[in-house]
Amino acid sequence: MALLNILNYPDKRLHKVAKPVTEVNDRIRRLVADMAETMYAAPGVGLAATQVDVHERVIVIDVSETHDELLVLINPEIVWSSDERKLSEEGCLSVPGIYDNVERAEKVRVRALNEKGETFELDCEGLLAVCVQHEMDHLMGRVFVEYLSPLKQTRIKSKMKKLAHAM
Ligand code: K1U
Ligand code: ZN
Repeated sequence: MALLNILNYPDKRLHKVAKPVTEVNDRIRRLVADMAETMYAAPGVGLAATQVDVHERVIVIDVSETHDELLVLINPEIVWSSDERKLSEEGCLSVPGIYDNVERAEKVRVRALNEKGETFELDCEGLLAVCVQHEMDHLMGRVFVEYLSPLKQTRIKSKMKKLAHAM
């Protein structure tokens, strides 16, 4: 397994749209293992392949307190969203140190392939629902700060650029 480099906002590669996985093979399983290792090391509760500069529809999530309930979503689709929406605080491994509130569907049902290439559906609420929607946005080239006001986005971009120069 290997630790992967996480792209930092405002890197243009975070805006690429990921392509569907055509076959769940050993290359994809290795990517999943490397992404899981990278997410746990960060530490984070989710990671999309876009964030490690791989533009294929792969997500890993673990919102358990024990960090031992890895969820792998390959070619995820939201098949149902609640009309009820909820404001929750979000963070992002690609925007370190920035946390802000985003409104999303309170509950979603996601359909995806697992590491064996089998289709499954999962009902999500709470942090899991937030995380699934946040990671699926990454696959569409969208970063959570893009839901914030233009003023906040300008401030965040300038903070991230200063941070990159200091490193
Ligand atoms: O996509 C990412 O960058 C991962 C992101 C997922 C996420 C968290 C919270 C709300 C929405 C999406 C993170 O994991 S940020 C780090 C974080 O939330 C965390 C870190 C350590 C322990 C618990 C949470
Ligand atoms: Zn993120």
